[in-house]
Amino acid sequence: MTKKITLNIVFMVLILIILGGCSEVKENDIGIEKDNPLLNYFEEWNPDNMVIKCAYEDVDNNNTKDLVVVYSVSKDKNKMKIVIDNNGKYEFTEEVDAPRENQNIKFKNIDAKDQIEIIVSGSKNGAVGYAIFRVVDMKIINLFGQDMEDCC
Ligand SMILES: [Ca+2]
Ligand SMILES: [Ca+2]
Repeated sequence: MTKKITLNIVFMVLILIILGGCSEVKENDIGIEKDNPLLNYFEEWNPDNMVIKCAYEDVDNNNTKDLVVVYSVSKDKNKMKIVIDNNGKYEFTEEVDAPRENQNIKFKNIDAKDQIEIIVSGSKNGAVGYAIFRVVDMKIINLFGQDMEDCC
């Protein structure tokens, strides 16, 4: 009898570990921890928009990390905007179109000067596109794009 209870406890612990593992995978899905304060700020001000993908980096070169957020605005439309951490005061950039599926956000200082650039890629119905953005005066400027209209 005691052995059976012990087995039950082991079984429950195993289930808890597996469930815990699953929720961690979910966090990785959007690319950032769910308790990120910039993500929480976004969700607070955009409660109707489901967050799809995030990436956390200093995009305006002021030594604070900012949060790039891709989110849905309707069933077949996604947008992207950035929560800028202005020394603890959070502000949103303007929004731009974002890919429908397989969103990927990368950072690279393409011109090797000033702030880092944001490379966003994705697809829609198999059509792949990407664009390179830079944040200037709270706007997301499209520096270069390839087939973005096909995947947004
Ligand atoms: Ca910053
Ligand atoms: Ca740059």
